[in-house]
Amino acid sequence: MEIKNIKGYEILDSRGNPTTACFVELSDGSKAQAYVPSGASTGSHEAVELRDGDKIRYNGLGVLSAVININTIIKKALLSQNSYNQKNIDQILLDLDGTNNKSKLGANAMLAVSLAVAKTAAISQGLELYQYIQNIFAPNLHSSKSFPQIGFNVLNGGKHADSGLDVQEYMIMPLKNNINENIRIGSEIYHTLKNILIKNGQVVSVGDEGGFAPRLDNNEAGLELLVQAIQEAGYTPGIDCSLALDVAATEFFDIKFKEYTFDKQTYSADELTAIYNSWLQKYPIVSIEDPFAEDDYESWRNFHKVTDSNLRIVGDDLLVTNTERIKNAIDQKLCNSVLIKPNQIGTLTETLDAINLSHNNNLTTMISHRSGDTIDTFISDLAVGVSARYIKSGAPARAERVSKYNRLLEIYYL
Ligand code: 2PG
Ligand code: MG
Repeated sequence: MEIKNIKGYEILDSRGNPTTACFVELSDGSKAQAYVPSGASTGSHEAVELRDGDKIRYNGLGVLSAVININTIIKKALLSQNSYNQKNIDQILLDLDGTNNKSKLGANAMLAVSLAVAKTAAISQGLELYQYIQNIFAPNLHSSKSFPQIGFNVLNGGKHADSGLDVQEYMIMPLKNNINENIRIGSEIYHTLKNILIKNGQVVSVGDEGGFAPRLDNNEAGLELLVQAIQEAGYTPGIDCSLALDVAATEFFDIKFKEYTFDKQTYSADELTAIYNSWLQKYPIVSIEDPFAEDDYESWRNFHKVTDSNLRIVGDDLLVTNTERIKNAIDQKLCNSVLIKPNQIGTLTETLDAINLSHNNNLTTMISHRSGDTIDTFISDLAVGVSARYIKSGAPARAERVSKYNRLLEIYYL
């Protein structure tokens, strides 16, 4: 079905910063739009998010240059193209850009178009988006719906809050088989945690991803709190609900001295590993994302080598949804799980390629939101469409976070 119209525009993300949106219309009248999220703890190898830098508008954060790219060069190339051929659409975008990091058009321009085309094509074919993605991802597999395990980020640290915690995300991961049960458990523990914080005289204001941002004595205190919240909510830690972390260690790595500043002290990678190992003994942690900095390969490899293979060691800044970096991680045995963020790479096809490569090499995938997000729910359909093992979309609170969880429920009951 031919693309009849494309319109890019600027909207706000959950932090109140501008981001790109794109509306697509097909010649049969099908219409849809996509909104692109934006990170704060971005990996330096991510595709380029084009920002105007014009201090007079939005403090330099405007995305009008990306929007103009959509409305001129991209629109011109894509009008009359077949929206059902996602690969071809994305290839045209890649050819137009011509750089290896999307710095000409901007990944935020390209992804808005790529996702909006997919959504519109799904509507045109009378399919739910997750079904449409299933068809592109594994055309010969008529798979049933398979739902991801959810990591709810209930304590925010690092660049997402002023809690002072170095660990960026403390997640609870309910372990039931039903998505609706897991969402209920996530919400109950979140509210129990809030009551514990109130009793302790802590603030209950939240960080960028909807998790609480209390000032705790040290990073380990966050883990103790979560175990307490799981128990007080009536669940058994490790049986009903596990823990997952995103340490986002690139943020506190000193590249010159090869040191990590954690709990106000400096540690070598070996010393940091010892801290992780002591936590793994004491707490039901099933997943650790970015335990080391994005280019500190040696530390990743050593940790992976000696760690129980049941622990998910998740590469985010390390891999940036980039097949080249994932291939390297496979060759060098750096980790066993891949965080997937479509805006790190810039097109749907490349995102699906990254997932495919990971699954074919027995790496699990966790589909992820960004800390600056919108009510767009593409990642929920993506997670079901590719049968990803995990998803994370922040706390079970705030519209831009719960929209993803509610979309999973919608798919479940459809
Ligand atoms: C992360 C993400 C999402 P940001 O590091 O995994 O939680 O944060 O979007 O700020 O990169
Ligand atoms: Mg991360």
